[in-house]
Amino acid sequence: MFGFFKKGAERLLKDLEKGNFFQVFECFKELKPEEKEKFFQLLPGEEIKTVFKSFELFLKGDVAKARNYVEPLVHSKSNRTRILAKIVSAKIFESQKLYSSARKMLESAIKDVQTESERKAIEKSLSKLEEPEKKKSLFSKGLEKTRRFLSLFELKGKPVDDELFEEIEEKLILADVGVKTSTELVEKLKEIAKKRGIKTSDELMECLKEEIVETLKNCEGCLNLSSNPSVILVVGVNGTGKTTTVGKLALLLRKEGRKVLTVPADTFRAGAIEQLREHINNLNLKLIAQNYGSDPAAVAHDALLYAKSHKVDCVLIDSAGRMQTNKNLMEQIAKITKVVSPDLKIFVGDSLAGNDTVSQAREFYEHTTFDGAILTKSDADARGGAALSIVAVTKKPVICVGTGQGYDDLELFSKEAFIERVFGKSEPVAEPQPEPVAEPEIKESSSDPFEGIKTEDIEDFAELFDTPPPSSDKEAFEMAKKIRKWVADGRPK
Ligand SMILES: Nc1nc2c(ncn2[C@@H]2O[C@H](COP(=O)(O)OP(=O)(O)OP(=O)(O)O)[C@@H](O)[C@H]2O)c(=O)[nH]1
Ligand SMILES: [Mg+2]
Repeated sequence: MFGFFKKGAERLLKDLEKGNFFQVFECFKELKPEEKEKFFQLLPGEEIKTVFKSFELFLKGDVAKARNYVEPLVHSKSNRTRILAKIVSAKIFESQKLYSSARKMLESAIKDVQTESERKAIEKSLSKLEEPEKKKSLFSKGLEKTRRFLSLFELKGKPVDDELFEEIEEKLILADVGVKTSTELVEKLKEIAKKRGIKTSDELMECLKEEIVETLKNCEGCLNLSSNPSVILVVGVNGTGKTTTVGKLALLLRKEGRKVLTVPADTFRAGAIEQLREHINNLNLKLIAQNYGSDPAAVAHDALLYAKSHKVDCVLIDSAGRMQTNKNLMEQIAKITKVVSPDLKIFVGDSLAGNDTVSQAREFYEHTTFDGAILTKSDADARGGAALSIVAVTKKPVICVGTGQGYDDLELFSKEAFIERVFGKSEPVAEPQPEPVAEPEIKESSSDPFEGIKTEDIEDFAELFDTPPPSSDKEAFEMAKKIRKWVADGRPK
């Protein structure tokens, strides 16, 4: 038995030495725990071990942690570690449907290869990557999902009863509106229906529209910057797109004719300063940085002094997404806030993370009372509903939406566009569009009911409540609904 494990791990190591990277990752997936342990022991050096640790986390569905582990290693001094880290990063990006990032990673890995076979393997993997989708108004694409998931036309002509309310709630949750906001919206709808004596689903959809309009009433989609210099502080958990968004905002403000200064105040994560510097160099704009380990509040303060003496109109401060603990992170943001009194504190949330983004927004709002949110990655598989929840939970507007990785890929949030996409233009509610032809009936079974839920959460939930695997789509959706609620409630035991 032991011999077999040893052989498995050693064979993998040989493949690694030969540069058969993709094969190694494929075989690694199949390793039994004991074999894995052996493999980790045989791996030469801490950095390579960390790459595989990251890959393991990725396989378990903990994408954020996997990214944290692997990201610094993309800049490793060791050629082999760089290639492996880039392959894992590409796999992570691909899993998030961020195809152009995945492509960029693999293209950059090709620059590191040393043998022809390594090059061929990476090129093969590149050719298998899905083509990035055609670029259109990508924010609208995120919203198309909202509409598809809400698919209100399915509710046309239904009687107003408990079943209809349940269906609406389910559709809202599936569109990432978040359990709390969805439940509150439906409760409100019930009240209105009773009060106004509403008998048809069409009338009820009108009420839903009114409620959504009401929720979004403060969303202006503009940056109100009146002081000089205006200070914008960008906050959010790691990987949501803060640094990229600072680059995008800097360009947007530059285009408006403002003199912009950017400040990397993430002095904690290796590579964070260089990352912003690269964006800002690409844009030919100005950045003021200090060393890693410096006090971010002092960095921001010094930059502000510079801005005042150099007639800068706008100072954009990028902050860390992760510290030793969440408490440290919140304290750091509070300190920066105290020192530079930002005119605008913006929470950056990843719309792909759906309900998690809403929980993060809630937590950040409690600790940092931000002024508005930017939702990134709406060009990928986002459903759009998180925007509604964030506004409902924080009463702060969604200001912009990130629609890609380019510097121009930032759109001001338009509530009209949001409402229009969800309900249609002049026919407010349920136009029986020819849509079902292009997108066949959206039955629950046509999408993954557990989409967006971490595998660990599914497993923990099943174990905790002794829940057998679902035997039908309906059961799967019901179980997924319960898990989402359980997660939203803080995973009570
Ligand atoms: N597709 C897409 N990708 C985005 C968008 N915004 C950011 N990204 C990508 O998301 C990844 C993470 O972005 P960062 O800007 O590094 O995120 P961050 O919040 O600064 O991360 P930390 O510094 O680790 O906290 C990068 O690969 C970005 O290119 C967006 O709107 N659409
Ligand atoms: Mg960053």
